Amino acid sequence: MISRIDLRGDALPEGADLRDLLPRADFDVQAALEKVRPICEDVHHRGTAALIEYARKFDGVELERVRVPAQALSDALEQLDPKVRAALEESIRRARIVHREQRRNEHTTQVVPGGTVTEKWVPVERVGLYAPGGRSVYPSSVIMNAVPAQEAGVESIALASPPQTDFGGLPHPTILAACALLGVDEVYAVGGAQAVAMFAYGTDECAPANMVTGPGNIWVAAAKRYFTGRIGIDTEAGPTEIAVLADDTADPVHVAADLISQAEHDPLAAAVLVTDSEELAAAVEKELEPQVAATKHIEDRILPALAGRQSAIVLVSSLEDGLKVVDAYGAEHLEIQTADASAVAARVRNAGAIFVGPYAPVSLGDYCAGSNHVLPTGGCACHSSGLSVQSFLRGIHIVDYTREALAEVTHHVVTLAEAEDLPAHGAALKARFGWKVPTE
Ligand code: HSO
Ligand code: ZN
Repeated sequence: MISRIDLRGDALPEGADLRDLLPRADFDVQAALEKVRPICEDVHHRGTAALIEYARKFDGVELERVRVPAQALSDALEQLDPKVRAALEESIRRARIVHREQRRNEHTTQVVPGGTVTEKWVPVERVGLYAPGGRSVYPSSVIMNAVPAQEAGVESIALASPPQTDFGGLPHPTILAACALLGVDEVYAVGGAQAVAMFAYGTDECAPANMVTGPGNIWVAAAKRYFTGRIGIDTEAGPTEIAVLADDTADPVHVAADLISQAEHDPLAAAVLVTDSEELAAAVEKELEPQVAATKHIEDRILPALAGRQSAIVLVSSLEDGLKVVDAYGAEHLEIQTADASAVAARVRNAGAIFVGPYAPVSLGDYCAGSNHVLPTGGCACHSSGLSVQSFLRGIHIVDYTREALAEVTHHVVTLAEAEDLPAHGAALKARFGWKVPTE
C-alpha cells in the first residue's frame, strides 16, 4: 500500500542529493500556464460575458450575473446545520485569537541623532479570496483566508467559489454560510483560473484586487503564477502533504490515522513517515490496512495517494538523520511523534507547520487549533511561510533626517554614488549644501 525508502547504511547525502531521494508529487504548474493564459486574457477583454461563458463550459451552469445576492448568503446561514455552525464559530474564534496577536506595531529606530527610520505596517487595500468547489468544498479554508485578512485590517474582501449545478448556480451553501459568519458579503460564483483573472483585472461587477489568496487546483495555481508581479499571492498551493517524524515511542495507530487523514484530500496528496524504528514502520504498514478499509474515499483518493510516488515510509539510522530528512523535505505539515517531542520540534528548520507530540494531529490544525492551514507545499516551506496577518501587510519605511544628520553622512553617499558612476545621486545631496560636500 505504501512503499519504503531505506536510507540506513551509508552516510546520508546532503542538500539537493538528499531531496532527490525523497518522494514528491508531480505538480507541473508551468505546464498549465499556457492553458490558462487565453482564459485570463479573455476575462480581461470580455469581463463578465467571459465569466458567464466559462461557467457554462466548465461548471455546466447558466448564469446571468456572477455576483451572489446577499439573500443567498443569509439563506445559507439560516439553513446551516446548527452543529456545523457551532464548530465553524469555534474555529473562527480560535483563529482570531492567534491571528490578532500577529498584528504588528509601527516601530521607529533612531539611526543617528536627528535620523530616524520608522517602519509602518499598512494592510493591502483589497483582497480576493478563492474557495474551491467540487471535491474540496472547505468552509474551513474560507476561515483560514478571511481571518488573517480581517485581522490585518484589509478593508475590502471578496470571495470567489465555483458555481454548483446542484445549488442553482450558486457556490456551495457551506461556503456561503461561512462567508456570512465571517461577515464577507461580496461573493462571486466564479471558479478556476477565471476567478483569479476576475480579481486581477476587475470586471464591471467586481473591482480589481491587489492580492489573491486561497487554495485551488492546478489551474488556479497557474493563474496565480500568471499574475504574479501584477497582484500579490499567497504561496502556490499544491497537493497537501503530511510528514511524520516518529521513533519507537510513537503509537502506530495514531501515525497510520494521521497519514490517512491527509491522503484523504487528493490522489496526489503525500503521506510520508520518517522513522528510525523498523518495528514502528512494520506496525504502521500493518495498521494502514484496516484503517483504510474502514474509511471513505478509499479508491479515488486514499489508496492512490498512499501508493503514489509522493508517499513513502523512509527508514533512517537515527533521529538525527530523521531531522535532516524532514528538513530536506520541507513538509507542509510535520508531526513530531518522538520521545521529548518539543525538543525535537525545536530543532526543525523547514516545515509549514509543526505538530508536537501525540495530541496535536494535523486534523486539529486543519480546523480548530487556532493556527492557519494555508501552508507552503512542494518544498516551498524552505523559503516561505503559511498565511498569516503578515501576508496581508506591507511594511513601509519612513525616512526622516534633519539637515545636520544629512550633512554628517553626505560624504559617504557622494563617495558611493561616484563608485557606482551615478554622480547625480551625489549631486542631490550636494545641492542642499551649496553644492559642496559638507564634511569629510
Ligand atoms: N489539510 C488541508 C486543509 C484542510 N483540511 C481543509 C481539511 N479541510 C491543507 O492544509
Ligand atoms: Zn486536511
